[in-house]
Amino acid sequence: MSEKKGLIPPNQRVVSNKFPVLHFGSVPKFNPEKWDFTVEGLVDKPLRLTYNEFLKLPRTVSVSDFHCVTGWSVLDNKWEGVAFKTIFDIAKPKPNAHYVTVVAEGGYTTSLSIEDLLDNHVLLAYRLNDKPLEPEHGGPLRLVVPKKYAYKSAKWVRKLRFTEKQELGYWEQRGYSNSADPWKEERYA
Ligand SMILES: Nc1nc2c(c(=O)[nH]1)N[C@H]1C(S)=C(S)[C@@H](COP(=O)(O)O)O[C@H]1N2
Ligand SMILES: [Mo]
Repeated sequence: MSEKKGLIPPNQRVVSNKFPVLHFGSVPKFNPEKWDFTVEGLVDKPLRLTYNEFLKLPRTVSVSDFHCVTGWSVLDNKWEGVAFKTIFDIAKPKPNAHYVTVVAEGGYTTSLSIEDLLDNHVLLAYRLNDKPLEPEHGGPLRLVVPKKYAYKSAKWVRKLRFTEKQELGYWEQRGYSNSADPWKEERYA
């Protein structure tokens, strides 16, 4: 029985043996020479960083739980990477920027309000539990948004686009909740 019983969202079950892998499409090949991370849209300072440049950004560590909308949760994951706030401070969003579309390799997208992304535990992670993030879990870089169902935690992130109006993401266009709060069990739109 989990020590966190009562502290996990309604109708989620904890998996403790292995972190499940879930995505559509195939795991993209990572080429550190060609990989880049870009920030575009409504920002004063658009960014393009190489993999090595990304690794030089200030690092943060955050332990959080992970809840998939299909009902499994993985508790106490130690993520390391760059806080969204760090990117936000570098890119300097314009006053009319309210949302961010997260664009991943292979066409997966999701989007969140800037307010949700500025939460303390939101980061672009490149390490999980003291090891480099494995490709199947989103390596080299994934978003982690613990307070939302995991379809908001895009794997293989390459781009953030700051927008005024929200652009619905891949699952959000297909009937899944855009607010995606596991505590309120917002699974479907
Ligand atoms: N690029 C991409 N990111 C994705 C997905 C996907 O299909 N493609 N699936 C999401 C869903 S529904 C879940 S539950 C988590 C699963 O992450 P994991 O495979 O590391 O457990 O990734 C999310 N991020
Ligand atoms: Mo999921």
